[in-house]
Amino acid sequence: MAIDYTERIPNNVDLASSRTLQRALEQWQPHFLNWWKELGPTDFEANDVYLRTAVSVDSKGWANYGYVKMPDYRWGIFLADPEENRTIGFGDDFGKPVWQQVPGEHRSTLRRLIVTQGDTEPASVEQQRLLGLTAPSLYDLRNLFQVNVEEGRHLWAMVYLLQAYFGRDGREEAEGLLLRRSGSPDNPRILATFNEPISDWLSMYMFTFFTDRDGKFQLKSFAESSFDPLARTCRFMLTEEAHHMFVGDTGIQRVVRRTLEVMNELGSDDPDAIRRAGAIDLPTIQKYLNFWCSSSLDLFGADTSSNAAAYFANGLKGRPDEEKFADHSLRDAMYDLDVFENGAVGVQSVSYRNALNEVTRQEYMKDCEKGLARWNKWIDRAGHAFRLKLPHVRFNRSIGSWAGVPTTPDGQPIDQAQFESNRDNWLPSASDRAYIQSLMHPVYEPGKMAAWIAPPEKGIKDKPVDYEYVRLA
Ligand code: BYC
Repeated sequence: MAIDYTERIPNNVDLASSRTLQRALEQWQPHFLNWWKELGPTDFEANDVYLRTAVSVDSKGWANYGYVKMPDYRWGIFLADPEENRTIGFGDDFGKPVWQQVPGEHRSTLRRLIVTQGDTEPASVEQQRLLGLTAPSLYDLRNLFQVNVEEGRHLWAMVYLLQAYFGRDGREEAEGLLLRRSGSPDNPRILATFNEPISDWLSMYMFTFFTDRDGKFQLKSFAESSFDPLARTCRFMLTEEAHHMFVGDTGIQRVVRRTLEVMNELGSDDPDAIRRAGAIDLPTIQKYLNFWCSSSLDLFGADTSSNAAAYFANGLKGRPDEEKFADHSLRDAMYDLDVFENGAVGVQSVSYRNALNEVTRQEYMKDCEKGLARWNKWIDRAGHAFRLKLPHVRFNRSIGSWAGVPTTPDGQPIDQAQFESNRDNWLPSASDRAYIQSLMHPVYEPGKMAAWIAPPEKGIKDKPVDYEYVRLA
């Protein structure tokens, strides 16, 4: 069904035919806009931004580019087209028809999952709220705002599900999504990573590379759900998510390229000399990478989880790309899990269903590796031996059996004192953070870049890099 933009809430779910739902969403809409004004990107409300807006949900024609003022962005409800006769693809009810309504027995679990997913979307907008004040270029400023408006739309996606399928509880949860605050001591966002401040652009690129990639994997798991409206919503969200990871992937690549240029000009890899030249030395990039990767690994949940097993058994949440696996029931399968035993790494065989968070986490690491291989190719071509590395899944964890176990970035258990004496070599130190912060000054002249980042290889859509992506006048 085509997206109807004549409606107050653009949608492709025939909202007009359900007056009660339409009214509920129209009541929520001004609350969302107030939240956006208060906690969305600061200072740029009146500026034209070159944004894409969804015009249809098919793979070809869904993006339309043009200048929009952010508060006028057409947030709405877009579901991927239904798949005829879709059946459940995993778990105990494999092969039965998918659900168009929420089964009573899964209501509270599904609501909790949708709320957890929904909570991350406004959280990320809040985390990135001040970054527009220090963008390294107009191109980056525009990308930030593109990501922000789409996270806003992803919130709409979850709020639609809550309002349409969960009655009064759903309406209350929809309000709650606008009330929690990233980083608030009293009413924080649900998952820890979404309470971390993102006050510099290196963190922004790390977040969009690592944390948005968790989003990709979680959305892919929901895209398999037996609750068909959730699956369809997530399938469409995934098309938007790809751009967010692109921002992170190319952002880090551009920082690395600029560092290599400076290393080449100086004929040195001395971090102090590189910093004096205004670029970011590779060891500091590695520390930011260690921090954001390990924090994002926590988002997959505990490595053995009866919750994950139940989500799978009941058909609520599958594995990303479930069809690529041979066994969709996993009733008897086992998984060998690394555990911490007597101060060393041991192996425990657990039911595969219970290990599903870990299975997805390992797939995620493989996906992250591809980015590192690309960045390392730049370093290699520039003739340097340094290589960026993913930290081990055991490093610096706060969730799961490795939570609080001190290890090296390679995952070898060590004692706490050793960890503490190396902490500043492995994770951003106060002085690293102060240095990165000192680089954060806005560069708003079309085509110009901050001194610590290389220009992108091309512009947005078919526009040149020096296009006026945000009109500041
Ligand atoms: N922080 O059995 P477990 C995105 C809790 S990102 C705090 O492993 P489960 C985006 C857990 O709630 C994708 N608490 O839990 C990216 C549980 O609590 P209870 C977001 C945590 O359910 C960038 C207990 O620990 N989407 O879209 O298997 C920008 C036991 O854990 C954490 C989703 O997360 C944590 N990290 O797995 C914008 C999908 N981890 O029950 C957007 C929805 C676990 O003991 N969420 N706990 O009180 C889920 O599927 C699951 O809730 C989780 C956790 C995978 C997160």
